[in-house]
Amino acid sequence: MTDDISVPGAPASRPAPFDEPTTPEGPLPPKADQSGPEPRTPTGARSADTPPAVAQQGEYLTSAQGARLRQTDRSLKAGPRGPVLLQDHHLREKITHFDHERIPERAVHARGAAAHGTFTANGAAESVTCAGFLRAGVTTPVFVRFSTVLGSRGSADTVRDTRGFATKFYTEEGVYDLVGNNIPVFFIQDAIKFPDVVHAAKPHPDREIPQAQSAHDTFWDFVSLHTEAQAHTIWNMSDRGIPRSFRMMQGFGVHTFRLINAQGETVLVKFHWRPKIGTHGQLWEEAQLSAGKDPDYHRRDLADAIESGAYPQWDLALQVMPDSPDETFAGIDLLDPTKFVPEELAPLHVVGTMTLDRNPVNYFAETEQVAFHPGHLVPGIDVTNDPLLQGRLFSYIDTQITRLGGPNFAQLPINRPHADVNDMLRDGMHQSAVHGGVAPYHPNSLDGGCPFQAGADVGAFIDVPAVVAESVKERTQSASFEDHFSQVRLFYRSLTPIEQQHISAAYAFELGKCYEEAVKRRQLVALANVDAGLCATVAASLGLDAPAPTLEPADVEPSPALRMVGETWPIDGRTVGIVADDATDVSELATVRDAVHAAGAVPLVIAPHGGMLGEVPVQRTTHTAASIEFDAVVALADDPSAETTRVFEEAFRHGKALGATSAGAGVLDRAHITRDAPGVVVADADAAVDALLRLLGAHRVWERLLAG
Ligand code: HDD
Repeated sequence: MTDDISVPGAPASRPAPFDEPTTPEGPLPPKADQSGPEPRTPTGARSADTPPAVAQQGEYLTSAQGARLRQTDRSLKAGPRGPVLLQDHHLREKITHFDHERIPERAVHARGAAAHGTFTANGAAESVTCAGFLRAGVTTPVFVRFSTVLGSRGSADTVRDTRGFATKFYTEEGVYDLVGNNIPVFFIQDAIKFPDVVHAAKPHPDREIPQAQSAHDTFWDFVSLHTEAQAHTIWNMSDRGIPRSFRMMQGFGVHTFRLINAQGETVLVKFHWRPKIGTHGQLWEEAQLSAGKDPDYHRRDLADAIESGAYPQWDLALQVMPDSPDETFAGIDLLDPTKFVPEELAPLHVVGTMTLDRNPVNYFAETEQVAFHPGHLVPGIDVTNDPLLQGRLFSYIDTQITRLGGPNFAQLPINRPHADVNDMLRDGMHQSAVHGGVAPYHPNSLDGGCPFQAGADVGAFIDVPAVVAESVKERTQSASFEDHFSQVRLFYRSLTPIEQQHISAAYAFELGKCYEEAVKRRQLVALANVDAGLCATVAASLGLDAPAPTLEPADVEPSPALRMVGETWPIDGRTVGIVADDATDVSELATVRDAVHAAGAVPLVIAPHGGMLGEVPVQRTTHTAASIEFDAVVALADDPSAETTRVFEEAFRHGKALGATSAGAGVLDRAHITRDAPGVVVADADAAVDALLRLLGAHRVWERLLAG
């Protein structure tokens, strides 16, 4: 007897169609001219690559059941030309899984990018909240997803839109989600209007255009009729609607929340995220160019910055207001989500800092499957009766059930709390926990009474014994919600002339894209109620008469804190393009790169060809470089290509700092840039780069834009 069982008459096994390597190898390193900037730590040192955590195990390709597969390139057939056999389990498993790879995209905020990081509290919030993660020195892991609202998953990043800013804090007391936007007011006051505003803003239902735009009739039809939307709309028309980067956006919790401290005392607060490197926008032409040249502009920028060690940081700050019975502050109804509280009236108190320092390993598993919910609360943070927030508390869990295929989405790795979970929720689609015990009910004696209920001092959802006024059941709202214009006027009047100019140009563009004259005329009436000058400028551009206001203009006190122009900020992670070629002195090139690195910015070398210039890798070729990628550009070489000339022309028009050495100054001439124009420096390499880095602190050379 032998152990081999041979079947008489069976054919000898066929050789594989081609040989494959049988020794496992790591993934190929990215090519120099395809990769992002070189990885650096915040101090400028090269960072050690940490191997990503991956789910794949072992060296061999297997089926989903772990059976090793000999062949994945040919389906099983009856002979080389024969029909494919239904019994080919590997074929069916592979195709079936592929057929189900996509899940429904988010109804809104479908397009997003995310990163991991930490939040460290400084303890300043301890007097107003008992939330453990806000105690001094406590560091909490976070996952943040930024998004646009209107576009589909594949839409461009730089469209004019609100940006989502959703943060998941994995605290020791359970998950806390702060699901905010980069604009502190919202379109509507009551959640029942959400489907209306979204249907109006999404592409027209007949042709499904335009994608990811508010510049169309249905949007302006709705917001000009439902004028509570005017507050949010003017923020969209400002430079906030076209951020330079996710890293350069403020974030807002929008609603007023109620904090509860250890003594049970309450205050009303607004949450603010303040980017350490300032709040900056693109210019409209720049945003449009970016959408074509690099639709992934913001996604790439976030990932590149983190990879290069320029970790984005935000301070979390609170505006603290007394929890008064009428829930108003300085005449502002705190339950109305279309209103903000000017910082001059309620200053910001910084309570901690967030640092994003790790890119996701897998987009789908993390960024797509993350599920936020404004009802994910921890002890010490509670909601208010804001009718928009109350509706959101229903909507988010409901949407995840469709989007993530069932009620067990909290078990997905990215959504799992870092606190113990013992929830008595059982079964359902995609249940991946193996629950022990026999008594998932309360009260029970069979599982020893477990799990126990937390005492009032450690439980979340502290129900503050707020008085609910005796009232009748009615579909109405508070009269204070009817002021739709005073804060719109306040916002517009607070900005600098160049910011106001951008707003009127944005309205002129958006309304200019509408076909219905009635819609344009109605929106002009709304603008007349905001500011006569704004209305007149937009009307002139549309070729229509400026209408008279229908309301007495409110007397408003400007809030300078709303301006994005006029200060200087750190330049961490700002990009500097360096034009060089084979004739460039490599040591000069290296000096310029190092100076940019040393300032915390990111150098990107542009050359006529990919590969290396001496020891220096080329990141962009003349063919792949685009002005939109650079916050400043310096020419060390006289590259005569039309592409490089265009980079300089556009960068000049967009108010970017420009420099050249005498060897590179021909580039300026070809782009018709005069050497004494504001923000243009011709000097030796050291002095030129030094001047550019200083100019970068102001974000743009505003003087040049105003002159233009
Ligand atoms: Fe919302 C997603 C922010 C009002 C219903 N919302 C969503 C996201 C953000 C916001 C950042 C993306 C989360 C992510 O990255 O996964 N939403 C807001 C803010 C609002 C707001 C700041 C007002 C202050 N939202 C709002 C209302 C409703 C919704 C009034 C419904 C009544 N929002 C949703 C949703 C989404 C969502 C349909 C889509 C995907 C998801 O929830 O998870 O349920």
